[in-house]
Amino acid sequence: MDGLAPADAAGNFQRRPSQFAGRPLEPLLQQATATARPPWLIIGRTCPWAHRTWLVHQLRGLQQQIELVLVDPDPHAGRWVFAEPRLHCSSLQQLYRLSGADPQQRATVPVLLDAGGADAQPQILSNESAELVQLLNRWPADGALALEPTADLEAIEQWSRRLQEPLNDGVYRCGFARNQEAFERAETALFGALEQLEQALSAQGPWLCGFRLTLADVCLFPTLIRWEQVYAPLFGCSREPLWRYPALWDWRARMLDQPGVLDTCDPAAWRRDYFGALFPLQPSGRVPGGPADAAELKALLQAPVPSRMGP
Ligand SMILES: N[C@@H](CCC(=O)N[C@@H](CS)C(=O)NCC(=O)O)C(=O)O
Repeated sequence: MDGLAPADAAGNFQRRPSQFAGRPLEPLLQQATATARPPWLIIGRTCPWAHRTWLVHQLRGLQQQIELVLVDPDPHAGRWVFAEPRLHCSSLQQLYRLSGADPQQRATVPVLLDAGGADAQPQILSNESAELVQLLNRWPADGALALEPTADLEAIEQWSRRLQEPLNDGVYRCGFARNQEAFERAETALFGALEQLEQALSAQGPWLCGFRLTLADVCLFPTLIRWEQVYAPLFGCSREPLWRYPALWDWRARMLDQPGVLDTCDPAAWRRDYFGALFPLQPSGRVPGGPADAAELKALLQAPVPSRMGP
C-alpha cells in the first residue's frame, strides 16, 4: 500500500508532490511551443488528473499542436504502458528514465514531453496537472475558448483552493484512508465541499464562476463524472447519492453536452482499471457492471432524477 498510497502518521492519504513542476508558466510555454515537433501530452483514460488536461486539449481544439498519447495501466507490473513502443520505450517508466528523471520517482500521467529532434534526448516539460491545464489554456490557438478569463481569475483560484484537497484529492483521501478516523475526516470534508458547490451553483450558475465555462469547471468534472462508477462503490464516497445535489447534477449533465467532452469519458475503462488494478482495495480484481460507453453513461446521467419526479 505504501508505494500506491503513502499516508501520514495519522493514517491520512498523502499525495506525493510532482517531480517536474513549479517552473514559471510563461518561459515554460515559450519552450513548449518552440519544440522541433509537436510535444506529446501523455495521458491515461482512467486518471482524473490526466482527464482535466485532456479536456482542455479537446475544448480548445489543440489536436494539431499537441499530440495526445494514450497509455494503459499494466495491473501486474503496476505501471503505465504504451500500446506501441515510443522512442523504443514500452513503458512510461522507461520514457521517464530516458528523459533523465530520477529513477526513485514514480512515472505519472499526465505529462507533457518534448520528444526531441533526431538525436536529442526527450525532455519532460511538466507532470503537474494543475500547471498543465493553465499551460494548455494559454497555448496559442486561433479562436479557441479562453478558459481562464481575466475577470474570473480570482474566482477560479478560489475554487481551486476550496476543491483540490477536500474533493478532487478528497475521494482518494477516503479511498486510501488507513483507519476509520482518517476516513471520516476525509468523508466529512468531501461532503462539505459538495454542499458548498451545490449552494454556489443554485445561487448563480450555470457554471462555477457564473456565465462562462472556466478551468474551475474543467478541474471538477473528472472527479464528479467518476462518482457512481468508481468513487462511491470503491472508495466509499456513498454517504449521499449525487442526485441529492440537483444543481450539481444539472451542472454535470451540462458539462457532458460540451463539444468533445463525451469523447474523454470511458466508464468501462474506469471500472476496469480502478477495480482491476487497485489490488489493496479490491484483492479479487472483480469488476462490476455499468454503462458500456460514454453514450450509455450520458443517457444514465441525463435521466430525470428521483428527487424531482412527482408522487
Ligand atoms: N500531481 C499529479 C498527480 C498525478 C497522478 O497521481 N497520476 C497517477 C494516476 S491517477 C499516476 O500516474 N500514478 C502512477 C504511479 O504512481 O506510479 C498531477 O495532478 O498531475
